[in-house]
Amino acid sequence: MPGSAKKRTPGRFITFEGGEGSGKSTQIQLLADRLNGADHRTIVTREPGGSPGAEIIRHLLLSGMGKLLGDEAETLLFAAARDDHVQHVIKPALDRGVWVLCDRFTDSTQVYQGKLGNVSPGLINALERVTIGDLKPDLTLVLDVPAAVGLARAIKRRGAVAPDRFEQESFEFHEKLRDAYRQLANESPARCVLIDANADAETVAGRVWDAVRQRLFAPALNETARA
Ligand code: T5A
Repeated sequence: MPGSAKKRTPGRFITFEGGEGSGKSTQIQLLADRLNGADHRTIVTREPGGSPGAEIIRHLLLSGMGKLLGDEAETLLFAAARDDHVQHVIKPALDRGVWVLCDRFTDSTQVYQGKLGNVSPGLINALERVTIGDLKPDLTLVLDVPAAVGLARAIKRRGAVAPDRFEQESFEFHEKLRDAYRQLANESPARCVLIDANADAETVAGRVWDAVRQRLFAPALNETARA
């Protein structure tokens, strides 16, 4: 009946960023559990990957085959995976009012391929425009741990499995990665929150939840109070 339809809660888009072993997968699941418990429909996804096509490209990238093609071609593969993921998973979910929690997104390309790699900002920004258009995360949580802590966690979790293409990079690379993420968070304070992730998982989850509440729930509550 016209006028009686319930207004759909718009989906929110939250991305998690940070170096290897910073705890993104752990924290994204804890946040999803919390949001689901509060009756927000939520999906957890990741990049590279997240859709059937993009998962095939993920395999190429993490095996190191993308690197063999050169820095620019490897960046094109990340973009191709993102395009498929955005079109088939992220946008449809947001359109249905679902909260999308994504483990890595465009900031990973800006940092890994751009600030630390040899790929020009011109190419990276052009690919970003093509793959995501005006789709920007509502909130980006940058998990910050010293490189040595993140790498030790990643090594412990991996056990006897061989390191992937990016875990094989030098310790210096991982330290620069941390600096680049901290800089990124400073440069985009409206979208990004830097989370001190050098603590036990429960403590970090509390910091993540505080950021989500302050950035995504408090403004809506203030609007309601003003109305
Ligand atoms: N990449 C990606 C690019 O170069 N460009 C791009 O555009 C994109 C999208 C993806 C790689 O691709 C690169 C970046 C990456 O190198 P991946 O396998 O998805 O590779 O790896 P990562 O995203 O780096 O994720 P990791 O799995 O290495 O780490 P997470 O998700 O940050 O950490 P998590 O939660 O898995 O935790 C690691 C271990 O630590 C423990 C966990 O139990 C786990 O064993 N742990 C903690 N231990 C102590 N205290 C805590 N607070 C802990 N939290 C987790």
